[in-house]
Amino acid sequence: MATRLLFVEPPKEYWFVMGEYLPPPTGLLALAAYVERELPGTEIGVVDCQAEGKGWPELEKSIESFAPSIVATSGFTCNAYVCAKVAELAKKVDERIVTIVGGQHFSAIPEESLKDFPEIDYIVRGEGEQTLVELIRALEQAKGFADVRGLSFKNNGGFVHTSPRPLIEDLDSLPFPAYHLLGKNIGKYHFTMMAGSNTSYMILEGARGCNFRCSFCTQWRHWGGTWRTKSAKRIADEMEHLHDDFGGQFLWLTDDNFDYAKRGKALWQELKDRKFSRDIVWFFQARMDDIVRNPDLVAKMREVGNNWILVGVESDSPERLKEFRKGIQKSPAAQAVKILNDNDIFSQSMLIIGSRKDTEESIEQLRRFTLSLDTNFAIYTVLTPFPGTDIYQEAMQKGWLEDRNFAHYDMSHAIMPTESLSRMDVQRELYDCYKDFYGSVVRGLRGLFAKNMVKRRAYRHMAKKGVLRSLRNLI
Ligand code: B12
Repeated sequence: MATRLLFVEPPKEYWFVMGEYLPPPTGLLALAAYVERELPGTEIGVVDCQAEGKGWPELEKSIESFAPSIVATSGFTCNAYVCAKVAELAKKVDERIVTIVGGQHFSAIPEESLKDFPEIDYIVRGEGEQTLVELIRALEQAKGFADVRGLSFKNNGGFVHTSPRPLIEDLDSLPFPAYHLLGKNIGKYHFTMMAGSNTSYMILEGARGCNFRCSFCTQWRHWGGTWRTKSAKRIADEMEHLHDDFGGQFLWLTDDNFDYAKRGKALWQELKDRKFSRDIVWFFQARMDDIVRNPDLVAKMREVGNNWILVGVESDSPERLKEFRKGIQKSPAAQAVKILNDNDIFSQSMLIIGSRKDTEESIEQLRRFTLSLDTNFAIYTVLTPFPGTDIYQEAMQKGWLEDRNFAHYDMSHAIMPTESLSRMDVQRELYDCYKDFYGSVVRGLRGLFAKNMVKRRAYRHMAKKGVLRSLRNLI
């Protein structure tokens, strides 16, 4: 009998800081496309509970009616319980359903996850496409799984972790993510604060991984410590495909590090030749030093639709940058933000508080530094020990983790105290950071009446005070 594979995007909480949004389940779509191509006999379904407004009872009905042989789902650390609940529900519908999860969180702590969530049968570690296909084949042929690399599972009361899977060399060889499987949901995806509620929001990958080794980030380890990019042609093809075939207007490039130096020029040329202008707008994350080294390319990217950049500023303090292993000694944030502002690219700065050495004074200093940057948008986060990061390992060893509830690992809940601040102090400091930045009447008015539409939208969102209220409720 043909495998019936159901991908489930579970009901999730959204991240209140960024307001109301509905992202397409891109990771699952990437996997679905690969299975569709490699195992064409497979019956594939995608249930997006977020898009369909489904809660757990409705998801149960969807699983019943699709009658899958496999249920696969994915989520970040803060969604770990939600993924486990999907697996539990699948087993409740029919205990023969095989349950598979993957992604950064489960890849980092497979054994602990299999112990904590007995309803999960298989964890696919790292890059998922090939492992999933081989796992399905092994299930169909009822043969063992020891040869399937990148897999973790229970066996005779113990655990098996097969050897790591080598990475796919050529990312251009991957099929386009299977947006076509979203059916009628396709028009629903939006990111209100970033692009307005009527602008269709889609996500695509340009690259996987990162060559840097930041101590707070899960990504470089998850992707084998390397940075691989799709070709400029392939990225442009994918952007056009999302726009022309599915109406995507606001495109989010998932790349952890955009890297102007390595492919900025080629991508600009490709998009320019295709006459990309402002009907497709797109967003990505970039390093400060890369922006500062490539101001001309920053300007060129604006010409072809890049209107928003998230910059990992993290901290003003050289000690902290060293501790975070950012790979820079002194913050070039001011120059980076100025380059973005000068080019009318919405500048979003990410800042981190709550590292062990942080004190009231050092956080106050960071607040002042952020105000001096003239960044359009500041997102303060709390240093979060995600499994898979060096900080998690250190925090585990030294007993710093005061909150083990993974649902709180969303960068807004304080998880650890610092040497001089309690966990609650850190939470209070986070609230003060936002109050300081968004509470300024002058800054607020400038934002609300800004020429740049993205900036107006962001400030309207912040002016509603919902974010501040939610942050205050965490204290
Ligand atoms: C787009 C995005 C978002 C979107 C939503 C995406 C979505 N559909 O839900 C938004 C903006 C809403 C968002 C929000 C958040 N995000 Co986010 N986000 C991303 C981003 C940039 C891209 C995700 C993506 O689509 N990647 C492309 C796909 C193909 O890769 P993938 O998901 O890793 O999947 C591959 C493998 O991991 C594996 N795999 C994954 N799942 C599965 C499942 C199965 C069954 C199998 C077989 C394999 C498999 O196979 C896939 C193909 O190889 C990533 C960073 C990144 N580059 O991945 C961060 C990232 C996932 N986000 C992160 C975080 C922390 C958050 C937030 C908590 C807070 C924040 N500051 O943004 C919130 C939480 C929201 C919530 N409550 O769910 C962290 C997660 C760290 C962690 N361990 O938890 C990441 C890794 C960023 C980072 N550098 O730390 N995010």
